[in-house]
Amino acid sequence: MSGFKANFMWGGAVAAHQLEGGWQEGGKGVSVADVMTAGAHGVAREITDGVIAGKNYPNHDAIDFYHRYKDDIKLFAEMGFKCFRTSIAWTRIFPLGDEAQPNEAGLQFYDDLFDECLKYGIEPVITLSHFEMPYHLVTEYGGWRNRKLIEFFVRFAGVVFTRYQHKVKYWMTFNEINNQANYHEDFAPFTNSGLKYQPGEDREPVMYQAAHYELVASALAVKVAREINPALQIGCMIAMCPIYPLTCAPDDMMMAMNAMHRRYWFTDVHVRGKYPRHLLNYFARRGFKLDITEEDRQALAEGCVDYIGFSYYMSFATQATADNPELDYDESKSLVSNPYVQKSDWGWQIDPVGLRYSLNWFWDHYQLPLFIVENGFGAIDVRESDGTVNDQYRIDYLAAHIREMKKAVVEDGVDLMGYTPWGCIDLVSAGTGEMKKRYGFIYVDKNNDGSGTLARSPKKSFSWYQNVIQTNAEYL
Ligand code: BGP
Repeated sequence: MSGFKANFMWGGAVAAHQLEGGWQEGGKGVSVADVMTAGAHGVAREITDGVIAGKNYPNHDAIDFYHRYKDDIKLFAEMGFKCFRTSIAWTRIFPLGDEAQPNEAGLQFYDDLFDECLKYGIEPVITLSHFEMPYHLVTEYGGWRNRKLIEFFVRFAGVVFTRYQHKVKYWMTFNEINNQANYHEDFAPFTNSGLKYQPGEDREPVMYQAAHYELVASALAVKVAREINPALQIGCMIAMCPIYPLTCAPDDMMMAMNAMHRRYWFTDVHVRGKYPRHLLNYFARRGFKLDITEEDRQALAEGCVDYIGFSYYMSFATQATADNPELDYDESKSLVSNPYVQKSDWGWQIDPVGLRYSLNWFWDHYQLPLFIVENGFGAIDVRESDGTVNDQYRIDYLAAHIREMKKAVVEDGVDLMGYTPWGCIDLVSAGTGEMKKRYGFIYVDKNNDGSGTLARSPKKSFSWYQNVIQTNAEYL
Protein backbone atom coordinates (compact mmCIF):
# COMPACT_ATOMS: atom_id res chain seq x y z
CA MET A 1 0.00 0.00 0.00
CA SER A 2 1.31 3.43 -0.89
CA GLY A 3 -0.46 5.37 1.84
CA PHE A 4 -3.72 5.65 3.74
CA LYS A 5 -6.73 3.71 2.50
CA ALA A 6 -9.08 5.51 0.13
CA ASN A 7 -11.87 5.72 2.70
CA PHE A 8 -9.55 6.92 5.48
CA MET A 9 -11.59 8.92 8.00
CA TRP A 10 -9.98 12.36 8.11
CA GLY A 11 -11.78 14.77 10.37
CA GLY A 12 -11.61 16.64 13.66
CA ALA A 13 -12.60 16.05 17.28
CA VAL A 14 -14.33 17.97 20.05
CA ALA A 15 -16.47 17.21 23.09
CA ALA A 16 -19.91 18.64 23.85
CA HIS A 17 -19.02 20.33 27.13
CA GLN A 18 -15.98 22.07 25.66
CA LEU A 19 -17.77 23.82 22.82
CA GLU A 20 -21.57 23.71 23.00
CA GLY A 21 -22.34 26.18 25.79
CA GLY A 22 -26.12 26.52 26.18
CA TRP A 23 -25.66 24.83 29.52
CA GLN A 24 -29.26 25.42 30.58
CA GLU A 25 -30.95 25.31 27.20
CA GLY A 26 -33.33 22.70 25.86
CA GLY A 27 -33.86 21.24 29.33
CA LYS A 28 -30.19 20.36 29.83
CA GLY A 29 -29.16 19.37 33.35
CA VAL A 30 -25.98 20.31 35.22
CA SER A 31 -22.97 18.18 34.33
CA VAL A 32 -19.69 17.69 36.15
CA ALA A 33 -18.10 20.08 33.65
CA ASP A 34 -20.55 22.77 34.76
CA VAL A 35 -19.13 22.86 38.29
CA MET A 36 -15.50 23.28 37.28
CA THR A 37 -14.00 26.78 37.33
CA ALA A 38 -11.24 28.07 35.06
CA GLY A 39 -7.67 27.23 36.03
CA ALA A 40 -4.34 27.74 34.25
CA HIS A 41 -1.05 25.91 33.65
CA GLY A 42 -0.08 24.84 37.18
CA VAL A 43 -3.38 26.08 38.68
CA ALA A 44 -5.94 23.30 39.09
CA ARG A 45 -9.56 23.90 38.13
CA GLU A 46 -11.70 24.16 41.24
CA ILE A 47 -14.51 21.63 41.58
CA THR A 48 -17.24 23.54 43.43
CA ASP A 49 -20.21 22.17 45.37
CA GLY A 50 -22.79 22.96 42.73
CA VAL A 51 -22.79 26.14 40.67
CA ILE A 52 -21.77 29.10 42.83
CA ALA A 53 -22.71 32.63 41.75
CA GLY A 54 -19.77 34.86 40.88
CA LYS A 55 -17.40 32.03 39.89
CA ASN A 56 -16.09 31.67 36.35
CA TYR A 57 -17.33 28.44 34.75
CA PRO A 58 -15.96 28.48 31.20
CA ASN A 59 -17.99 25.49 29.96
CA HIS A 60 -21.32 27.21 30.59
CA ASP A 61 -21.09 29.26 27.42
CA ALA A 62 -17.98 27.75 25.79
CA ILE A 63 -17.91 28.81 22.11
CA ASP A 64 -21.70 28.69 21.70
CA PHE A 65 -21.63 25.80 19.23
CA TYR A 66 -25.16 25.05 20.45
CA HIS A 67 -26.40 28.01 18.41
CA ARG A 68 -23.65 28.23 15.79
CA TYR A 69 -23.13 24.63 14.77
CA LYS A 70 -24.43 25.14 11.24
CA ASP A 71 -21.78 27.72 10.41
CA ASP A 72 -19.06 25.65 12.10
CA ILE A 73 -19.95 22.46 10.27
CA LYS A 74 -19.91 24.41 7.02
CA LEU A 75 -16.30 25.32 7.76
CA PHE A 76 -15.48 21.67 8.57
CA ALA A 77 -17.01 20.72 5.22
CA GLU A 78 -14.87 23.34 3.52
CA MET A 79 -11.80 21.67 5.01
CA GLY A 80 -13.05 18.42 3.52
CA PHE A 81 -13.83 16.53 6.74
CA LYS A 82 -15.02 12.97 6.16
CA CYS A 83 -16.02 12.64 9.81
CA PHE A 84 -16.57 14.74 12.90
CA ARG A 85 -16.04 13.37 16.39
CA THR A 86 -18.11 14.92 19.14
CA SER A 87 -19.93 13.64 22.20
CA ILE A 88 -23.54 13.60 23.25
CA ALA A 89 -23.96 15.58 26.46
CA TRP A 90 -25.61 12.97 28.68
CA THR A 91 -27.37 15.84 30.54
CA ARG A 92 -29.21 16.92 27.39
CA ILE A 93 -30.75 13.47 27.12
CA PHE A 94 -31.15 12.63 30.81
CA PRO A 95 -30.75 15.94 32.69
CA LEU A 96 -30.37 14.25 36.08
CA GLY A 97 -29.14 10.91 34.81
CA ASP A 98 -31.59 8.70 36.71
CA GLU A 99 -34.87 9.51 34.93
CA ALA A 100 -36.87 6.79 33.25
CA GLN A 101 -37.68 8.88 30.17
CA PRO A 102 -35.31 10.92 27.98
CA ASN A 103 -35.62 14.63 27.23
CA GLU A 104 -37.01 15.06 23.72
CA ALA A 105 -35.52 18.54 23.20
CA GLY A 106 -32.03 17.15 23.80
CA LEU A 107 -32.62 14.24 21.43
CA GLN A 108 -33.88 16.65 18.76
CA PHE A 109 -30.76 18.83 19.08
CA TYR A 110 -28.48 15.91 18.16
CA ASP A 111 -30.83 14.82 15.38
CA ASP A 112 -30.44 18.27 13.87
CA LEU A 113 -26.69 18.34 14.45
CA PHE A 114 -26.13 14.92 12.85
CA ASP A 115 -28.38 15.85 9.90
CA GLU A 116 -26.31 18.94 9.35
CA CYS A 117 -23.12 16.82 9.25
CA LEU A 118 -24.64 14.24 6.93
CA LYS A 119 -25.80 16.98 4.58
CA TYR A 120 -22.11 17.50 3.75
CA GLY A 121 -21.22 13.81 3.78
CA ILE A 122 -19.53 14.18 7.18
CA GLU A 123 -19.95 11.06 9.28
CA PRO A 124 -20.54 11.73 13.00
CA VAL A 125 -18.29 9.72 15.36
CA ILE A 126 -19.80 9.82 18.82
CA THR A 127 -18.49 9.46 22.36
CA LEU A 128 -21.11 8.59 24.95
CA SER A 129 -19.34 9.89 28.03
CA HIS A 130 -16.70 12.56 27.61
CA PHE A 131 -16.06 14.21 31.01
CA GLU A 132 -19.67 15.45 31.27
CA MET A 133 -21.76 13.00 33.30
CA PRO A 134 -24.79 14.39 35.16
CA TYR A 135 -23.74 16.14 38.38
CA HIS A 136 -26.84 14.76 40.11
CA LEU A 137 -25.30 11.29 39.83
CA VAL A 138 -22.36 12.60 41.85
CA THR A 139 -24.38 14.20 44.63
CA GLU A 140 -27.04 11.48 44.90
CA TYR A 141 -25.06 8.33 44.16
CA GLY A 142 -21.38 9.15 44.70
CA GLY A 143 -20.61 8.87 40.98
CA TRP A 144 -19.27 5.64 39.56
CA ARG A 145 -18.45 4.23 42.98
CA ASN A 146 -22.10 3.19 42.85
CA ARG A 147 -23.17 0.11 40.86
CA LYS A 148 -26.52 1.76 40.06
CA LEU A 149 -24.78 3.94 37.47
CA ILE A 150 -24.40 0.92 35.20
CA GLU A 151 -28.16 0.82 34.73
CA PHE A 152 -28.40 4.59 34.08
CA PHE A 153 -25.58 4.57 31.55
CA VAL A 154 -26.89 1.54 29.68
CA ARG A 155 -30.32 3.18 29.49
CA PHE A 156 -28.75 6.34 28.06
CA ALA A 157 -26.72 4.30 25.57
CA GLY A 158 -29.76 2.29 24.48
CA VAL A 159 -31.82 5.43 23.89
CA VAL A 160 -29.23 7.14 21.71
CA PHE A 161 -28.24 3.97 19.81
CA THR A 162 -31.90 3.43 18.95
CA ARG A 163 -32.55 7.02 18.00
CA TYR A 164 -29.42 7.61 15.89
CA GLN A 165 -28.66 4.11 14.55
CA HIS A 166 -29.21 5.24 10.96
CA LYS A 167 -27.16 8.43 11.36
CA VAL A 168 -24.23 7.29 13.48
CA LYS A 169 -22.27 4.10 12.90
CA TYR A 170 -19.10 4.71 14.97
CA TRP A 171 -19.37 5.12 18.74
CA MET A 172 -17.05 5.14 21.74
CA THR A 173 -18.15 4.49 25.31
CA PHE A 174 -15.92 6.31 27.86
CA ASN A 175 -13.45 8.98 26.82
CA GLU A 176 -9.90 8.37 28.07
CA ILE A 177 -11.20 5.92 30.66
CA ASN A 178 -7.64 5.30 31.85
CA ASN A 179 -6.87 8.90 32.91
CA GLN A 180 -8.04 7.92 36.37
CA ALA A 181 -4.97 5.71 36.74
CA ASN A 182 -3.73 9.06 38.06
CA TYR A 183 -5.98 8.86 41.12
CA HIS A 184 -3.92 11.07 43.43
CA GLU A 185 -5.11 14.29 41.89
CA ASP A 186 -8.75 15.38 41.76
CA PHE A 187 -9.30 16.14 38.06
CA ALA A 188 -9.21 12.70 36.43
CA PRO A 189 -11.30 10.82 39.02
CA PHE A 190 -13.94 13.56 38.88
CA THR A 191 -14.08 13.98 35.12
CA ASN A 192 -13.85 10.25 34.36
CA SER A 193 -16.06 8.93 37.12
CA GLY A 194 -17.66 11.71 39.17
CA LEU A 195 -15.52 10.68 42.14
CA LYS A 196 -15.04 13.06 45.03
CA TYR A 197 -12.86 11.55 47.71
CA GLN A 198 -13.34 11.83 51.44
CA PRO A 199 -10.35 13.19 53.36
CA GLY A 200 -8.06 10.31 54.25
CA GLU A 201 -9.91 7.82 52.02
CA ASP A 202 -7.77 5.17 50.31
CA ARG A 203 -8.27 6.45 46.78
CA GLU A 204 -6.82 3.62 44.77
CA PRO A 205 -9.39 0.84 45.35
CA VAL A 206 -12.21 3.36 44.88
CA MET A 207 -10.81 4.17 41.45
CA TYR A 208 -10.56 0.47 40.54
CA GLN A 209 -14.13 -0.10 41.65
CA ALA A 210 -15.45 2.85 39.63
CA ALA A 211 -13.47 1.80 36.58
CA HIS A 212 -14.84 -1.73 36.93
CA TYR A 213 -18.44 -0.52 36.91
CA GLU A 214 -17.66 1.62 33.85
CA LEU A 215 -16.09 -1.31 32.04
CA VAL A 216 -19.15 -3.44 32.78
CA ALA A 217 -21.41 -0.59 31.61
CA SER A 218 -19.34 -0.27 28.46
CA ALA A 219 -19.57 -4.01 27.75
CA LEU A 220 -23.33 -4.01 28.32
CA ALA A 221 -23.65 -1.01 25.99
CA VAL A 222 -21.78 -2.96 23.31
CA LYS A 223 -24.24 -5.83 23.72
CA VAL A 224 -27.22 -3.50 23.55
CA ALA A 225 -25.85 -1.85 20.42
CA ARG A 226 -25.50 -5.22 18.69
CA GLU A 227 -29.06 -6.12 19.59
CA ILE A 228 -30.37 -2.81 18.23
CA ASN A 229 -28.35 -2.86 15.04
CA PRO A 230 -25.43 -5.20 14.30
CA ALA A 231 -23.99 -2.64 11.87
CA LEU A 232 -23.03 -0.32 14.74
CA GLN A 233 -19.33 -0.24 15.61
CA ILE A 234 -18.48 0.40 19.23
CA GLY A 235 -15.00 1.31 20.35
CA CYS A 236 -13.22 2.12 23.58
CA MET A 237 -11.24 5.32 24.04
CA ILE A 238 -7.84 5.23 25.69
CA ALA A 239 -5.46 8.09 26.50
CA MET A 240 -2.19 6.77 25.13
CA CYS A 241 1.02 8.25 26.53
CA PRO A 242 3.56 5.45 26.05
CA ILE A 243 5.85 5.23 29.07
CA TYR A 244 9.55 4.88 28.25
CA PRO A 245 12.29 3.81 30.63
CA LEU A 246 14.61 6.75 31.31
CA THR A 247 17.64 4.47 30.75
CA CYS A 248 18.31 0.91 29.60
CA ALA A 249 19.00 -0.20 33.19
CA PRO A 250 16.93 -3.39 33.63
CA ASP A 251 15.08 -1.96 36.63
CA ASP A 252 14.09 1.11 34.61
CA MET A 253 12.78 -1.20 31.91
CA MET A 254 10.74 -3.19 34.45
CA MET A 255 9.46 0.04 35.96
CA ALA A 256 8.29 1.14 32.50
CA MET A 257 6.63 -2.23 31.91
CA ASN A 258 4.79 -2.02 35.23
CA ALA A 259 3.76 1.53 34.42
CA MET A 260 2.32 0.40 31.09
CA HIS A 261 0.48 -2.39 32.91
CA ARG A 262 -1.03 0.05 35.38
CA ARG A 263 -2.11 2.61 32.78
CA TYR A 264 -3.32 0.34 29.97
CA TRP A 265 -5.00 -2.70 31.59
CA PHE A 266 -8.28 -0.93 30.80
CA THR A 267 -7.67 -1.78 27.13
CA ASP A 268 -7.22 -5.47 28.00
CA VAL A 269 -10.65 -5.55 29.63
CA HIS A 270 -12.32 -3.66 26.79
CA VAL A 271 -10.71 -5.77 24.07
CA ARG A 272 -10.21 -9.21 25.62
CA GLY A 273 -13.18 -9.12 27.99
CA LYS A 274 -11.22 -10.05 31.10
CA TYR A 275 -8.77 -8.69 33.62
CA PRO A 276 -5.08 -9.35 33.05
CA ARG A 277 -3.50 -11.67 35.62
CA HIS A 278 -0.94 -9.07 36.69
CA LEU A 279 -3.73 -6.77 37.87
CA LEU A 280 -5.61 -9.47 39.78
CA ASN A 281 -2.33 -10.38 41.49
CA TYR A 282 -1.79 -6.72 42.33
CA PHE A 283 -5.29 -6.48 43.87
CA ALA A 284 -4.46 -9.54 45.99
CA ARG A 285 -1.07 -8.14 47.08
CA ARG A 286 -2.68 -4.84 48.10
CA GLY A 287 -5.65 -6.52 49.74
CA PHE A 288 -8.22 -4.73 47.55
CA LYS A 289 -11.62 -6.42 47.83
CA LEU A 290 -13.58 -5.29 44.81
CA ASP A 291 -17.19 -5.94 43.91
CA ILE A 292 -16.68 -8.02 40.76
CA THR A 293 -19.41 -10.60 40.26
CA GLU A 294 -19.70 -13.63 38.02
CA GLU A 295 -22.38 -11.79 36.08
CA ASP A 296 -19.96 -8.90 35.55
CA ARG A 297 -17.31 -11.27 34.22
CA GLN A 298 -19.77 -12.68 31.77
CA ALA A 299 -20.85 -9.21 30.63
CA LEU A 300 -17.21 -8.23 30.07
CA ALA A 301 -16.58 -11.36 28.04
CA GLU A 302 -19.65 -10.74 25.88
CA GLY A 303 -19.15 -7.02 25.28
CA CYS A 304 -15.73 -6.72 23.68
CA VAL A 305 -15.22 -3.62 21.56
CA ASP A 306 -14.96 -3.50 17.76
CA TYR A 307 -12.08 -1.06 17.54
CA ILE A 308 -9.68 0.94 19.70
CA GLY A 309 -10.02 4.70 19.66
CA PHE A 310 -7.21 6.56 21.34
CA SER A 311 -5.76 10.00 21.94
CA TYR A 312 -2.10 10.75 21.54
CA TYR A 313 -0.45 13.99 22.59
CA MET A 314 2.80 13.02 24.25
CA SER A 315 4.97 10.29 25.69
CA PHE A 316 6.04 9.86 29.32
CA ALA A 317 9.24 8.53 30.88
CA THR A 318 9.83 6.80 34.19
CA GLN A 319 12.64 5.47 36.31
CA ALA A 320 13.14 2.93 39.11
CA THR A 321 14.04 4.40 42.50
CA ALA A 322 15.45 2.82 45.66
CA ASP A 323 12.39 3.76 47.74
CA ASN A 324 10.12 1.72 45.44
CA PRO A 325 11.39 -1.88 45.60
CA GLU A 326 8.20 -3.35 44.05
CA LEU A 327 8.56 -0.91 41.12
CA ASP A 328 4.93 0.16 41.55
CA TYR A 329 3.78 2.98 39.29
CA ASP A 330 2.27 6.06 40.89
CA GLU A 331 1.58 8.61 38.19
CA SER A 332 1.85 11.54 40.58
CA LYS A 333 5.41 10.55 41.53
CA SER A 334 6.88 8.22 38.95
CA LEU A 335 7.22 10.40 35.86
CA VAL A 336 10.49 12.05 34.87
CA SER A 337 11.38 14.50 32.16
CA ASN A 338 12.62 13.00 28.88
CA PRO A 339 15.79 14.87 27.88
CA TYR A 340 15.43 13.90 24.21
CA VAL A 341 12.17 15.70 23.41
CA GLN A 342 10.83 19.27 23.47
CA LYS A 343 7.86 20.40 25.53
CA SER A 344 4.84 22.58 24.78
CA ASP A 345 4.14 25.73 26.84
CA TRP A 346 1.99 23.51 29.04
CA GLY A 347 4.83 21.05 29.63
CA TRP A 348 3.51 18.32 27.30
CA GLN A 349 6.38 16.35 25.77
CA ILE A 350 6.34 16.53 21.98
CA ASP A 351 7.20 13.15 20.48
CA PRO A 352 5.89 12.25 17.01
CA VAL A 353 7.84 8.98 16.95
CA GLY A 354 5.89 7.99 20.06
CA LEU A 355 2.75 7.94 17.92
CA ARG A 356 4.25 5.33 15.59
CA TYR A 357 5.38 3.37 18.62
CA SER A 358 1.88 3.61 20.16
CA LEU A 359 0.18 2.43 16.99
CA ASN A 360 2.49 -0.56 16.87
CA TRP A 361 2.04 -1.24 20.58
CA PHE A 362 -1.75 -1.36 20.25
CA TRP A 363 -1.60 -3.38 17.05
CA ASP A 364 0.87 -5.93 18.42
CA HIS A 365 -1.19 -6.37 21.58
CA TYR A 366 -4.70 -6.46 20.22
CA GLN A 367 -4.91 -6.75 16.39
CA LEU A 368 -8.02 -4.58 16.33
CA PRO A 369 -8.55 -1.64 13.97
CA LEU A 370 -7.21 1.58 15.48
CA PHE A 371 -8.61 5.09 15.29
CA ILE A 372 -6.59 8.13 16.38
CA VAL A 373 -9.44 10.22 17.73
CA GLU A 374 -7.32 12.99 19.29
CA ASN A 375 -3.92 14.49 18.58
CA GLY A 376 -2.92 18.11 18.54
CA PHE A 377 -0.90 21.02 19.75
CA GLY A 378 -2.28 23.36 22.41
CA ALA A 379 -0.57 26.72 21.90
CA ILE A 380 -0.99 30.44 22.38
CA ASP A 381 -2.00 31.87 19.01
CA VAL A 382 -1.34 35.48 18.09
CA ARG A 383 -3.72 37.22 15.75
CA GLU A 384 -2.00 39.61 13.32
CA SER A 385 -3.50 43.04 12.66
CA ASP A 386 -5.14 41.67 9.49
CA GLY A 387 -6.83 38.95 11.53
CA THR A 388 -4.68 36.04 10.32
CA VAL A 389 -3.06 33.48 12.60
CA ASN A 390 0.24 32.12 11.37
CA ASP A 391 0.24 28.84 13.31
CA GLN A 392 3.17 27.20 11.56
CA TYR A 393 4.11 25.46 14.86
CA ARG A 394 0.77 23.62 14.75
CA ILE A 395 1.29 22.60 11.13
CA ASP A 396 4.78 21.34 12.03
CA TYR A 397 3.45 19.34 14.98
CA LEU A 398 0.61 17.75 13.02
CA ALA A 399 2.72 17.07 9.91
CA ALA A 400 5.37 15.32 12.00
CA HIS A 401 2.72 13.14 13.63
CA ILE A 402 1.00 12.30 10.35
CA ARG A 403 4.37 11.28 8.86
CA GLU A 404 4.92 8.82 11.72
CA MET A 405 1.36 7.58 11.42
CA LYS A 406 1.99 6.91 7.76
CA LYS A 407 5.09 4.87 8.55
CA ALA A 408 3.04 2.80 10.99
CA VAL A 409 0.50 2.10 8.25
CA VAL A 410 2.75 1.69 5.23
CA GLU A 411 5.88 0.14 6.74
CA ASP A 412 4.55 -1.58 9.86
CA GLY A 413 1.18 -2.73 8.53
CA VAL A 414 -1.01 -1.27 11.26
CA ASP A 415 -4.74 -1.16 10.48
CA LEU A 416 -5.67 2.51 11.00
CA MET A 417 -9.23 3.69 10.38
CA GLY A 418 -8.85 7.43 10.68
CA TYR A 419 -7.44 10.54 12.26
CA THR A 420 -9.38 13.31 13.99
CA PRO A 421 -7.09 16.02 15.38
CA TRP A 422 -8.28 17.49 18.66
CA GLY A 423 -10.07 20.80 18.94
CA CYS A 424 -10.47 21.36 15.20
CA ILE A 425 -12.10 24.63 16.25
CA ASP A 426 -10.76 26.52 19.29
CA LEU A 427 -12.60 25.49 22.44
CA VAL A 428 -12.34 25.38 26.23
CA SER A 429 -9.38 23.36 27.47
CA ALA A 430 -10.45 20.36 29.51
CA GLY A 431 -7.41 20.36 31.75
CA THR A 432 -7.19 24.07 32.53
CA GLY A 433 -10.50 25.59 31.44
CA GLU A 434 -8.58 28.17 29.43
CA MET A 435 -9.46 29.52 25.99
CA LYS A 436 -5.90 30.56 25.31
CA LYS A 437 -4.71 26.95 25.04
CA ARG A 438 -5.82 26.69 21.44
CA TYR A 439 -5.80 23.67 19.13
CA GLY A 440 -8.02 24.76 16.26
CA PHE A 441 -7.71 25.20 12.53
CA ILE A 442 -10.43 27.79 13.13
CA TYR A 443 -9.79 30.70 15.46
CA VAL A 444 -12.60 31.69 17.82
CA ASP A 445 -12.56 35.21 19.13
CA LYS A 446 -12.99 34.49 22.80
CA ASN A 447 -10.61 35.09 25.69
CA ASN A 448 -10.02 33.51 29.07
CA ASP A 449 -12.09 36.19 30.80
CA GLY A 450 -15.07 35.44 28.55
CA SER A 451 -14.71 38.56 26.40
CA GLY A 452 -14.72 38.39 22.57
CA THR A 453 -17.16 38.41 19.68
CA LEU A 454 -17.12 34.60 19.17
CA ALA A 455 -16.39 35.27 15.49
CA ARG A 456 -14.74 32.38 13.64
CA SER A 457 -11.80 32.73 11.23
CA PRO A 458 -9.57 30.17 9.51
CA LYS A 459 -5.92 30.00 10.63
CA LYS A 460 -3.01 29.17 8.33
CA SER A 461 -3.40 25.52 9.34
CA PHE A 462 -6.93 25.49 7.89
CA SER A 463 -5.85 25.38 4.24
CA TRP A 464 -2.89 23.16 5.13
CA TYR A 465 -5.20 20.53 6.62
CA GLN A 466 -7.62 20.94 3.73
CA ASN A 467 -4.77 19.99 1.43
CA VAL A 468 -3.75 17.03 3.60
CA ILE A 469 -7.27 15.63 3.35
CA GLN A 470 -7.59 16.34 -0.35
CA THR A 471 -4.37 14.51 -1.16
CA ASN A 472 -4.86 11.76 1.45
CA ALA A 473 -1.57 13.03 2.96
CA GLU A 474 0.34 12.08 -0.16
CA TYR A 475 2.81 15.00 -0.09
CA LEU A 476 3.75 15.71 3.50
C1 BGP B 1 -7.90 14.99 26.26
C2 BGP B 1 -9.38 15.15 26.34
C3 BGP B 1 -9.97 16.31 25.65
C4 BGP B 1 -9.05 17.46 25.47
C5 BGP B 1 -7.60 17.14 25.21
C6 BGP B 1 -6.64 18.28 25.35
O1 BGP B 1 -7.44 14.59 27.50
O2 BGP B 1 -10.06 14.00 25.88
O3 BGP B 1 -11.22 16.59 26.20
O4 BGP B 1 -9.37 18.62 26.02
O5 BGP B 1 -7.14 16.11 26.02
O6 BGP B 1 -6.43 18.57 26.70
P1 BGP B 1 -6.50 20.04 27.25
O7 BGP B 1 -7.83 20.56 26.86
O8 BGP B 1 -6.34 19.93 28.72
O9 BGP B 1 -5.38 20.76 26.60
